[in-house]
Parts: sequence; C-alpha cells; structure tokens
Amino acid sequence: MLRCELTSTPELGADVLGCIGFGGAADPRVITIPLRHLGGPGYEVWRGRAPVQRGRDAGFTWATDAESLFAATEFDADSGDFAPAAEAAYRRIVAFTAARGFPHLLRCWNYFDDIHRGAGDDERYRRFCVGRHAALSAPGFERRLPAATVIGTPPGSRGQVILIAGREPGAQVENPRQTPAFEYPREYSPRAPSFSRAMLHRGGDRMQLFVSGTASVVGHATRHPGDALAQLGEIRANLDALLAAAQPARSWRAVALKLFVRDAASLPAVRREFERLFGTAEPAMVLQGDICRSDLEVEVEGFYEG
Ligand code: 3EB
Repeated sequence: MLRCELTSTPELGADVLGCIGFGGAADPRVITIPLRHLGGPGYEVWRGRAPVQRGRDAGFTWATDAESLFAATEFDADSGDFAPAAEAAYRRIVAFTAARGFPHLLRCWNYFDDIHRGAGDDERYRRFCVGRHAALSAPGFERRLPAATVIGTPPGSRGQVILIAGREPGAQVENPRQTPAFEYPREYSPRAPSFSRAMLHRGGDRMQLFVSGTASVVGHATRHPGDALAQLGEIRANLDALLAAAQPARSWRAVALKLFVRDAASLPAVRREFERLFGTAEPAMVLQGDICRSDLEVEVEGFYEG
C-alpha cells in the first residue's frame, strides 16, 4: 500500500519509493525541488511495500513495488517555445509508464521556472498546457487525467515532473464548486489544463485521495484576486466540497498537506489563517512558489486517507 509522510528527518529504508527534498538536499537519493522552504517538514517521502525495486532508465529515476510506480524526470525549457518541451516530456512519461506496466497516471507534480514569462497565450504556463494536452489527448482522456500540481520555481531551474502511476486506473473526482479544469473556457489558455481535481484509488483496505493543487477558483474565475487570506478561505471551501464529492469515504484524514505561497512577506498572516482553517494537528509543508495564474496568491494540495 502506498504511504506518504512529510518529515524533517527522512529514513530512507527499503520501502522508499521516492523522497523529495525542498530547498536543497545533498543526499543523491533525494529528488531536490528548488522551491524556498518556508516552514513545516522539508521532505516528502512516498513508501510502498519493501523491498522496492529501483533504477535509472530513459531519463527517469524510478522505483516500484508490485502496486505503484514512482518516477521523476527533468526537461530543458530554457529558450524558445515551451509547448514542444512540455509535449516531449509528457510523451516520454506516457511511453515510460506504459512500458513498465503502470499505464495509469494518478498524480503528477510539475515544477518549472519563469511560469509567467510571455504575454497572453505566449505565457509559459499556457504553452505548458498546450504541450501537455497534445501529449495526453486521446479518445476519452479527459476522464482519465491525473491529479496535478504546477508550481513555478526560481529562474534558472530545470523543468521537473514527478509522478505516481498505477496498474489500475484511479477514479476521477471533480469539484461541484469548480468548472473541471479540462473544460475551462478559451480565455485562460489555447488548450485547457489537463488534470483532474482529485484521483481516488484503493490502498489496501483504505481509500486514498490525491488532491490537486487547489486554489481560489470558483466556477472558472479567480475569487479574491491578490487577497491571500480570503483566497485561503475559498480554498478551504473548495477542499470541503471536493472531499464531500469523493465517495465512498465519508471522513477523510489529511495525511500530507502542502501550502504554496507566492509572496513570503504574506507568510505570518497566511500561516495563522491556515492554522485557523485547517487545524494544527497535521503539520503542513510551506513553500514559496509561483501559482499558475498571476492573480492567485496561495494554493493547497493534499494526500488524504479515508
Ligand atoms: C486552477 O485551479 C489553479 O495545470 O496542472 C492547479 C493545479 C492549477 C494544477 C495544472 C493548475 C494545475 O486552475 C491552477
């Protein structure tokens, strides 16, 4: 069964599928994401059933037990149009996961720099959406999209995708308060963002829910542009609606929450509001990063069990 923990002291035993370190880590077994770490645990550890088999092939660092495939890859995206780079990365991902016998993407994390560079439809995030869509679109694909996060990293960083894939498909969960991202109207991007709000799958005798990066988007519009505290309240409402929509589990427990903030200066107030809204029982990892729409100040993602 897949497990996740956020920790500041990772134990890298035989059951580790992947360990992701934020800010910077010297250990070569740790996948480093160059986001500034602002608080909470600095490592995200995914575990499976020991002994995990691992390797490096075709541009992927991967690990698997019988049930899940964890993989990470990098892509260059320094100049020119970003869409072909994103498309190539996702075509590699589709081919690699299928070849290893885990053809169902459950969860993808996407990190790349200069996410807002370029005007209008030339913005890098929008070009990323175009490339990802080209690689994933196939008949019926919109019902099989993984949960996802896209966060902008500091200038000069390479593109990185981390993924979890399964032998069996997950079940898509959409949010009744939000337009499905894959149906966003044309004004946001030439091709809509290819992700599900959440993916549900069975982990042993429990249900597990991968919740995508969730922002202050209601319908398809940004609510409370520029207002981090009000956006957090909207995120709480979005998560409540999503968790309620994700049956059969009725009481979900947050196992791992990540809070992304655009502006570190907003942090003390954002943190207090986060603790008020989410409680302090589960420490969240707090990271500084750019959220896909420039009027979004905060985003929360999670892994839940029920
Ligand atoms: C949103 O709701 C906010 O393009 O994969 C959040 C999570 C967002 C994932 C993606 C985008 C993505 O539209 C942005």
